[in-house]
Amino acid sequence: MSPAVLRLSGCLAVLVTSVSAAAQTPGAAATHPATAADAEAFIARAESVLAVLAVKQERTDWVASTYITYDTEVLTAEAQAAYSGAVRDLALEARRFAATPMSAVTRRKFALLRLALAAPPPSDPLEAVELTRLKSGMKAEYGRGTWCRAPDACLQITDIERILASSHDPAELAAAWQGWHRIAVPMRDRYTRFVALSNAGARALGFADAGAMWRAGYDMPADSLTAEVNRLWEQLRPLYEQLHAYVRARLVARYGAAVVPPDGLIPGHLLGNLWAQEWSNIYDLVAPSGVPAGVDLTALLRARGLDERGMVRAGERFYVSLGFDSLPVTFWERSQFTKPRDRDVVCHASAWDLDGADDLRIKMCIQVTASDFVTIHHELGHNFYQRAYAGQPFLFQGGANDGFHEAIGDAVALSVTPRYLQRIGLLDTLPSAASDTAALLRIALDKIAFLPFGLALDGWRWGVFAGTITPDRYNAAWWDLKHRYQGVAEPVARSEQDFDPGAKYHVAANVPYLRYFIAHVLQFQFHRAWCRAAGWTGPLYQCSVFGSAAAGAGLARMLQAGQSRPWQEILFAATGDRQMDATALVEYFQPLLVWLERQNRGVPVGW
Ligand code: X8Z
Ligand code: ZN
Repeated sequence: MSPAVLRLSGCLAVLVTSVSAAAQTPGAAATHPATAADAEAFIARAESVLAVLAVKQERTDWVASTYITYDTEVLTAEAQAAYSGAVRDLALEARRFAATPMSAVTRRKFALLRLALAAPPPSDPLEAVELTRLKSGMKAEYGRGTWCRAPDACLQITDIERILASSHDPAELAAAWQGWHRIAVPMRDRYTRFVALSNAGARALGFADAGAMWRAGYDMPADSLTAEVNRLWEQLRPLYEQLHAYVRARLVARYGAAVVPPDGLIPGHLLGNLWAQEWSNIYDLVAPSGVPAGVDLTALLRARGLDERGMVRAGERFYVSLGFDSLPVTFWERSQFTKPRDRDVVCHASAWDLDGADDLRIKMCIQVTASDFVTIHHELGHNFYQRAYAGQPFLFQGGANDGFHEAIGDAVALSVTPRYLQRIGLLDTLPSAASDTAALLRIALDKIAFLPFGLALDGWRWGVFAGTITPDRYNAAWWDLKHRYQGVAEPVARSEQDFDPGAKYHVAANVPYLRYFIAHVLQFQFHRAWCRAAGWTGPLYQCSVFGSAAAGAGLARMLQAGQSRPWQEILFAATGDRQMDATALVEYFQPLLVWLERQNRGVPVGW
């Protein structure tokens, strides 16, 4: 523990004491029952203190993520400790307003304050700093992750991902997979401690554990949330099983039954992605024969000479076509679009709002590929959301729920159709309607394949936080869940010496993951609603809302609301839907489902 950290904790205590003092009505004794005015003053002061600490945290985190060194890691941990310590102290202090009558708006802010952190710090200040050090340490370790395939051939994540995406040699794929997963082994003990400390923080706030706290953030009882998620998965599972069976049969044809068991689990290194979470990279291996190929966007981007910045410009133009203002000049000056050659950075794509005003940025290591073109739209969705709710009070600055935040840019990217590409001059001639199946399959390989991955990842963390998955079973439980939900197997034998979850960014960086499952459902609901607003009556998969002022106006209203109201209300206003609903996704892929069922006749389905 450095003296600087201790000094900082001391400062923070002074700061937070002053929040509480300021929240009391002047002249009133602290023992009097708190009034609505006291509660409002407390929240107003809390919001202004947190807004200042959040900027500091964001700036240090930006530097630590784009310039990984020992010092930036320490500095960001300190800033996070200051912010999260303030949230915790305020949330604990807020309990004295539990019985105070107050407006619904203020009550919502109190609820959000209690839920504001993904890793709530324990009350002990030394443990609180230990928690943030563990967190920034694991994130930095992930960012530095390297696999040396030979003493003079060390690869980082982008290169390793490229091998997974392009090689069809099972031995090379397994070696790259294993090489990357080695980076997580040293995280195992730190993660175990991190879980204990997060749980202590969550319990101090009245939650059973940190996972229960995550699940409490959805404007419904945690049990109802899990029931909702299970309901959605049951709606979607048949579609996934058809896709899984089709892909497995094609991989059996390619690699042989000795490598891919025809009615069993698919080895995880053969799916084009380090985590087997999105499969479009193996499109060429599974492309339907006898059906004309759809648009190969990667080839198109390269043929047209679009560089990384050009791809981001194209993404921005989409949002501008919906009526949004273009991004500030500083976005172009301060974003990281490509991997710097001279230092370690966290390449995992992210979007940033540095100051709650207009210092918006993205951080990516962009490759000129279709997949990164979609990710750019995804990240910009975060930025336009952040900008739209900047006018809300601090505690309402967030997605209606975290799945909304993840869904916006993906929903926009669903409008990147051949007709849209033609309209912006990237594509000369539209492919024939006969290639629709191929195009839908390509999208399904990402969107449908992702669903059980999203559930398995947080299924694992919920179990870990709840203690039903103990450290001696961390890796085995990870693979049990991947078997059960995804039907995907470990490429090589694993043991409790390994820590495969830590090789996934969101585990190392402690980013909750259910949000992406939710987003994969919501994005189709948004797409359907915007297409209707734009007057589209054809099949959903052919709709692009590019240039639709009506779709843009509805979107802008949803974004501006931030998290000021329960997400169910915001969803209803935006889509007319009262709940998360997988029917839009099913409708989008309906022609593909019919086709898959036909292809799978006589082929084993399930595992
Ligand atoms: O992490 C992301 C975004 C940043 S919020 C790039 N995604 C998840 C992942 O990569 O695992 C988007 C899809 C799922
Ligand atoms: Zn995102």
